[in-house]
Amino acid sequence: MKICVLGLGYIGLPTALLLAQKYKVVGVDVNRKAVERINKGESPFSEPGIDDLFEKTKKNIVATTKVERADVFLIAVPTPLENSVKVADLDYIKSAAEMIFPHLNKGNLVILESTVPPGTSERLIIPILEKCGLKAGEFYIVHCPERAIPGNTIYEMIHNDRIIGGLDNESRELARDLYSSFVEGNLYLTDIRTAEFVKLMENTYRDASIALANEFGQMADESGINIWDAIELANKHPRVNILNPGPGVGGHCIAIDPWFLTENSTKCRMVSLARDINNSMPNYVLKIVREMLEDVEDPVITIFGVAYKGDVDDTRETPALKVIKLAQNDGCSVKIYDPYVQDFEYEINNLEDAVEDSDCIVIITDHSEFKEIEPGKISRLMRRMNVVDCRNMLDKERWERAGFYVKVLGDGRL
Ligand code: SAJ
Repeated sequence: MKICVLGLGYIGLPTALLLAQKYKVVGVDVNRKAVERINKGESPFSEPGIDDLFEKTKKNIVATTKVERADVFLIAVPTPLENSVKVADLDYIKSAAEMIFPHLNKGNLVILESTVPPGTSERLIIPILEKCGLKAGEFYIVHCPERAIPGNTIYEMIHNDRIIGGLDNESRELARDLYSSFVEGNLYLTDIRTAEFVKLMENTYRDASIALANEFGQMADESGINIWDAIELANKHPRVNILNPGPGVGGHCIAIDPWFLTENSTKCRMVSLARDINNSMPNYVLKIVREMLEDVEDPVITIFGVAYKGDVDDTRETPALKVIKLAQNDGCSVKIYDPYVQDFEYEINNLEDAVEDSDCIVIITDHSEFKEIEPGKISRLMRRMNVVDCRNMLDKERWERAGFYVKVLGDGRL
């Protein structure tokens, strides 16, 4: 059996490699450079375990820029948000379907893994695929949304349960057989539209939970309560699990997917409120910084971390960008240190340059490496010794012993 995977990004590439353990895989991507790197056995991004998978499967996978005949077509392309109108931009999905239909034959299976608004498979994808001259049912189609978390993608792709939403039983059964080749979690079968909705509910649930934590964090600052101690105590309740406040929600999924739920609905108050709260967190971070540096002339701040979360190199939708722009508009000079990220809108400095003559370090991303920094070594380079820790990740006493003033977001000390 031959599988054609369209989209070789954070989800498509690991999925293609996992499938290549058993099947012949052709990976297709419009990015020529990515295709060249993949054919050399290199991943265009870092992810634990991906190099070993390449090594194991290189005989079974080839990357190219053109779709070709196959038994299974798997779509894992991005679905960005049209930000000004908060509506899904489905152009990549449409063009993937357009690329598939000339090669589609009776009995082939099409799998959509990309996240889409409910109804997209039936209203948009199937009509494009049917341009091949066959009716859906003569070819098979499922939506099997990915569920793996960046930073632990491969482990989660193997171990997480999956939802397979199929047009009919044959579609579901074919997809189940395919995913069984590498998924050790359970495979739950349903219809396409439910699968589309379930995926969006999952990420929206997380977004709303983080929004609640963020609101609690700001309330705690107002009330002189340490939110981190308070959450720990509240979570001792058997049915309470409050998440962590932070500088906002980034990444290509949680910051975007909730809007896919709202675009066809009038019942979207909680969903959009959660988005608003999380989007306002960079403003809250800047408020803290501003109060801290009130009397400082020509303030310089150092952003620690522009990746959207710890220990990854992905900066998509990072809250750091808004913090940086707000700080610049406020008259601050901004320097950046991120040991994971190479490409970003702004220059990334090495640690020493980033903290030199700085008035305040602002920790946006919880990279483990920040915990290893020796505060005594960088304090000498800084103009003022302030830290805003938006992730509650530093050993505060150690930094205070080195002479730093440490404000943790939500620690009740404003
Ligand atoms: N964050 C907080 N507080 C928390 C947890 C997270 O502020 O307590 C922030 C993170 O720093 C980050 C953002 O939220 O900026 C999102 O990070 P994340 O680790 O919660 O999730 P993602 O976006 O990396 O991956 C999510 C996952 N979905 C769920 O957990 C429901 C993953 O399983 C999905 O596969 C992925 O979205 C996706 O591709 O849809």
